[in-house]
Parts: sequence; C-alpha cells; structure tokens
Amino acid sequence: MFVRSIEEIKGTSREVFAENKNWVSRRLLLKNDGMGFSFHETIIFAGTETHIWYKNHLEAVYCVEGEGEVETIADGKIYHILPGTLYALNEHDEHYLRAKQDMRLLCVFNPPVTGREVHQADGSYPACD
Ligand code: 9YT
Repeated sequence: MFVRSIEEIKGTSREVFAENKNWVSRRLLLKNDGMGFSFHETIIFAGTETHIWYKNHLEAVYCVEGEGEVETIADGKIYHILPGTLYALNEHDEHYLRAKQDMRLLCVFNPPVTGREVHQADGSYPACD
C-alpha cells in the first residue's frame, strides 16, 4: 500500500490549475497508480461557471465544503450542491457547474485520467487511449 497527502501534492505535476482559473485539482490517484479509477480533490472557486462534458469518462463528485449548483444542459434541471451531496454523471451529462462559495469536491473518474489532459473546447477530456 501507499499513503499520499494533499500537502505533498501541492506544487507538483499532480496539482493542476484550470486554464480559465475556475478551479484547482489535486490528483491523489491517477491512471498510473493502477487502481482503475482516478481520485481528485478539486476546489471550484466562488463565482465561477464551468462548462463540463465528460464524453469519455464517468465522474462521481462528492461535496465536502462550500455551496453551488449543477445545471444539466439537456433538460435545464438545476441541482443544489451542498456538503454531504454526491452527484453522479452516469450519462456523461453535459452540464454547467457554478460555485456560490469555494467548493471542495472529491471526484472519482472512470476510466482514470492520466493527469495530462486539458479541458477541450466542448468541456470534455480526451479518451485516455
Ligand atoms: C467537478 C469537476 O469535474 N471539476 C473539473 C476538474 C476535475 N474534477 C478534474 O480534472 O480534477
């Protein structure tokens, strides 16, 4: 087994800032860790709106701090996200993520991300292979 902390990730390649400055993501587990999923702690900064559409991944997101909302674009539904809430993008749902306060989110990706992806114009990450 191994142990890894957020503090040791800060300032390394496992700490990734969004190009648009909307979030920072610290990747505790990536594809090369061999777990079959990746696991990230992501801070979404207050007042931001991010368009996301993970066509090549499923993502589950658990909120531990802060407050915001997710709007699924296909049906216009709005989901209020608070600490203790999980949302699962089980249909590769295209959505907007809006933070009212800084949100601290724990995110699991299947398949795992490699850590080298950048968000494409359509809100997706490329397929890993
Ligand atoms: C919640 C979400 O998907 N935020 C965007 C960043 C993503 N969690 C990542 O790459 O770690």
